[in-house]
Amino acid sequence: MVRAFITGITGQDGSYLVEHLLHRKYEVHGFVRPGTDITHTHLADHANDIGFHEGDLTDRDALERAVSTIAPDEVYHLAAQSHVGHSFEAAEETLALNGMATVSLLEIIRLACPKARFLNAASSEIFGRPETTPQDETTPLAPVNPYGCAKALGTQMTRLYREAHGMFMVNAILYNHESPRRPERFVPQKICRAAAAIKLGQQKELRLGDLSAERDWSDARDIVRGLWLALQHHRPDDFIFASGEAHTVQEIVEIAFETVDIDWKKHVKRDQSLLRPAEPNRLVGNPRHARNLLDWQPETDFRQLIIGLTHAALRELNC
Ligand code: G4F
Repeated sequence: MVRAFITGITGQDGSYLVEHLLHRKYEVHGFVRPGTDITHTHLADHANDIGFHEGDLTDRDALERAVSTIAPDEVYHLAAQSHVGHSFEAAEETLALNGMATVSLLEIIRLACPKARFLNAASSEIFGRPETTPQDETTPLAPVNPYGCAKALGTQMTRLYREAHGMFMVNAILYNHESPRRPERFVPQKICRAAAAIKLGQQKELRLGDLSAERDWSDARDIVRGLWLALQHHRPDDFIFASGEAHTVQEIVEIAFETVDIDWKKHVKRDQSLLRPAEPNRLVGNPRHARNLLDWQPETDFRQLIIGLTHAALRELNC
């Protein structure tokens, strides 16, 4: 039985990964904040099938205890302060969680179980203002926010442990990926839930920041399948997981409101306070490497994703 250890197990990606691994008969362990009530997470249905290990991500001793006890074959490091906008207000916390905790985990694995395969959930935000679009695994790092700086540290250190220590260390460089399990602080879920709530008469308007901001959006379930494939490859490497297409925030608005048959212009308001101090440029990923080496292909396109999120929100709000 393959033993997996997941940080960030209660989040969107962690919970889909649990389902993927349990289906493949893995023994699954997860790192959770002290006092987490699993019945209030996406893992509620699988609580008895998972080994939970409590600790804060910045608590090196707790991480070390978990890794030494489990002796994992595969480690998926997904935990992070995941909100880019918030990182401007919380730079130190973001660097500790998204940067230094990754370094601690790499070092713990080197000392406790150097044969384990390790996947770091890196982010397109490491590219910040890239000179080339689409980006690939060789694009230079140029982050423009504390979140991207912290992720850049984790990404480079993962490469360093692979190259300097010859360990099986992989960066999965993830572009935006969404699902009904995503919190509303991320813009696709915010928009799709608002469109559904307006349709049901539960909300009147939707306030948004930069409607022209562009991102490369995928379905989280496609991305999670890629994470697993990346650790099954015979050689450790870095892989971009992305759709390869740029879309604007406004396109999400148009599709979501069209799905509920409402004119978005009557309900959407621009809010200056939701603009960010700095936006990255044209973050679009080239998934060719993952396609060629891992045979990875997304199954859901952008339009299907937004329609699916809107229908899921309608179902949930209608209950
Ligand atoms: O949905 P977002 O908050 O996602 P963001 O900042 O791109 O970050 C997500 O993707 C990254 C990978 O590319 C991850 F590393 C990260 O952890 C996270 O998962 O914002 C998307 C875009 C931004 O340009 C933002 O300025 O939407 C713009 N936006 C416009 N109005 C808004 C809003 N974003 C939010 N959250 N709320 C708004 O009202």
